[in-house]
Formats: sequence, C-alpha cells, structure tokens
Amino acid sequence: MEYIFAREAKFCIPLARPIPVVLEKGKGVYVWDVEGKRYFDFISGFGALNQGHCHPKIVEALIRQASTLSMTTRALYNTEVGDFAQYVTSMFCYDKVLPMNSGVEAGDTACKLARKWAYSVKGVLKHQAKIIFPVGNFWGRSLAAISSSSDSKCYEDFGPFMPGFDIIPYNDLSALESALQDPNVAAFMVEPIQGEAGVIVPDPGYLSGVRDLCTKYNVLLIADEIQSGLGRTGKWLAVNHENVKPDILLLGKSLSGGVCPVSAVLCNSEIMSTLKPGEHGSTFGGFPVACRVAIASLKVLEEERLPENAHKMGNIFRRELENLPSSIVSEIRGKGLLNAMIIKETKDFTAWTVCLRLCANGLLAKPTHGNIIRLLPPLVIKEHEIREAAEIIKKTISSF
Ligand code: IF1
Repeated sequence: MEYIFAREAKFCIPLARPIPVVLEKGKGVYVWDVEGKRYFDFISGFGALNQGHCHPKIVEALIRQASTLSMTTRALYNTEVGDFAQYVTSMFCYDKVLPMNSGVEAGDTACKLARKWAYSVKGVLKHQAKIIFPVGNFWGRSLAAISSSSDSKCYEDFGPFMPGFDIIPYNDLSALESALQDPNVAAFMVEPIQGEAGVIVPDPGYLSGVRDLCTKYNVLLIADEIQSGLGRTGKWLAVNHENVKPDILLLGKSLSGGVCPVSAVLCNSEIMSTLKPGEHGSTFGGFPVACRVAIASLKVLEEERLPENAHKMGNIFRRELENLPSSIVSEIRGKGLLNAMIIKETKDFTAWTVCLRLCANGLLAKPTHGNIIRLLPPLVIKEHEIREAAEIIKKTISSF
C-alpha cells in the first residue's frame, strides 16, 4: 500500500487527510482493501452511497444509458431529461427541477435563482440582494460557498469574498427575525441538520419557525438537503420531520447512487421562471446518464424503503452506543443514520487515533472539526450489521 500512498502524494494532493487504507472493492455496506480485508464503510461517499456500494440496479442503469446515448448537452432534447424531471418533481411536489452535477453547483444555482427572484419578483434593487446563512453552514468549496463560511479553515487565504452574504447564529429564530428586517434579503439558506459542522441537530420547532419567518418576510427558504436528504435522517427529507416545505430544495450526493455526480435544484414556477434561456447552464448538467442513474437511485430508495430503514437502524445504533464510557465519549447525536460521536480528546488520544483503531478493527469513519467522528453508513444496512458495527465501536472505545 505504501507505493499507492507515495504515488498519490507525488502526483496529487491529499484532500481529506485520508485514512491509510487502499480500497479496491465495494458492495452494499462493505468495502475491501488491496489485502482483502473487509470494512464497514461508515464514510459511505460522504453520504453519496445511501443505496450502498455498486447497487446492481444503479450500475445497470449507468451501463445501459452510457452505451445508448451518454451525452447531448441541454442544447438538444433527449428522451431522458423529461423522464427524470417529471419523476423527481412529482416525488418532492415541486413544479420544476434544474439538474446540475455537484452539490456546490446546486447551491450556487440556488443563490442565482434567489437573487434573480429578488430583483424580478420581490422588487429588491439590482445587485442589492442579500442571502443569509447560519454559522456552521457548509455547502461546498467554491469561492461563493466559502464566502458564506464561518470556518476560517474553509475561507482563509482565498479572499476576496462574494458580497451580499451574511451569517447569523444557527438554531436561533430571533437572530433570523432581526436579520429579515432588511428588505433586501432574498433568501435564507440552511441545512436542516448541519453535517460538516458535526451533525448539529437544531431544537424541535426551529425549522417550522424558519418557515414561518421566511413566509412572513417574503424571503425564500432554501433547504440544503444534499447531506440530510434522500432518507439519511429517517425521512425522505430532513424537513419532513417538521412538515416544512422549502421554497428551493437542494439534492445531491445519493441522487447519484455513488456512480456519477448528480445534483438538483427544485422549486416552483414563480422562482424557476425568473431564469431565462441562456442565463444559466452546465455541460453535464442533466446529461442522459445522470438522469437515468438518478431515476434508478430514487427508485431504489423507494422500493427498498430506505428512509424507514434508516429510522429503525438509527434508533438501534444510538441505543447500542448510549453507554459508552463518558470519560472518552461525551455524546452520541443524530437522526436516522446521520450520527456523530463526540470524543473527549486528551494528549493520549484524539478522534483521529480512534478512527485509526476503528479501521484496524474493521470500520471506516472520519473525524470532522477535530473531535467529532461522523458515522454515516449506507441506508441499506441490516439490523445484524448495525449491531456488529456498534460492537466494533464499543470494543474500540473501551480499548483506550
Ligand atoms: C469536503 C460530509 C460535509 C454538503 C452539503 C453541499 C455540499 C456538501 C450539506 C457540497 C458536501 C462533503 C464535501 C466534503 C466534506 C463532505 C461533508 F459529507 F462528509 F459530511 F461537508 F459535511 N451541501 N459535503 O455536506 O457538495 O460539491 O461536494 O458535491 O469538501 O470536505 P459537493
């Protein structure tokens, strides 16, 4: 494996401080390294593998479409975009969808839509539109996305930044209400549960309070469900836990089933129609392969009832881990299968050393923000597997 580490270091840069294993095979909740060792994958593509590794129906859709008509661009009509658009808009009850590729492109598109809507519908003066984000937000690595970040590790040394982005505390309705006094506010973009920040679950009632305030002040509610959506928190969307309907919905990651980048922006006609032909675009956005793969990925979530499974398995998982030694683990938190374990770091061990030992014990997980270990298995995990994984975590923690 050393040769592979060295080659990547020579020709590439380690983006996410990788766990030192070299994987060569994945199936369902498992991955295998080059020495044939099997692991539970609790990173699962940063949430892009809700359907599990290499799901046969998703791979089949990829191969079939890629060998029929892989690419046309939106400069031409094709048989697949309409199928996907009709399916996903009816599934999430919106008039329109704008397919993109990565999550950050979906976020960027939503900001453009919100600004265009502010100028052409709300009547905000041109180039005066504001978009509000909560502390701890994360929607990608582009210059726009880091311009809204409150985490200096994301934005330091990359300025100057996008104007018109303001930050307020998360899970704080009065802070939001005072920010919305500004008539130039176009939108509030928020993750229903903050993933990168460390699986921060807001108080019950926060999301419905956000919805009411955005309605009251004629501000678009943009829900970034790229991490929390598609069954991850035990519902189709995390906003479903409070029956909140965003004005703009962002999907990504597992919309792809882990085989090719697909993201999507959903909203109603009043907002989408503010974008005129030629004002937005993308070479691969909504290309036939992505459309077929996305339909197959959504169908698998539905047919295998993966949101319901995530709810059940998540409850078992948190219950199994609720008695970890409090001298090492200060909290287990999350919803569905979006969970995090907070480590009480000392000079002897950190979340990173815990992850290395989890790896040695056959489970792959990664820390975020130092001492928070995010635990993100595919939603296809079975009861005996989630219990076995919990046993590995318990054994590992008690080995310190
Ligand atoms: C990294 C987790 C984070 C996201 C939300 C948009 C995007 C992401 C809510 C952008 C991306 C990834 C990116 C990765 C860390 C990872 C991650 F998944 F591990 F949990 F940040 F929280 N909105 N999240 O979470 O989507 O452009 O990447 O397709 O960059 O370090 P993208």
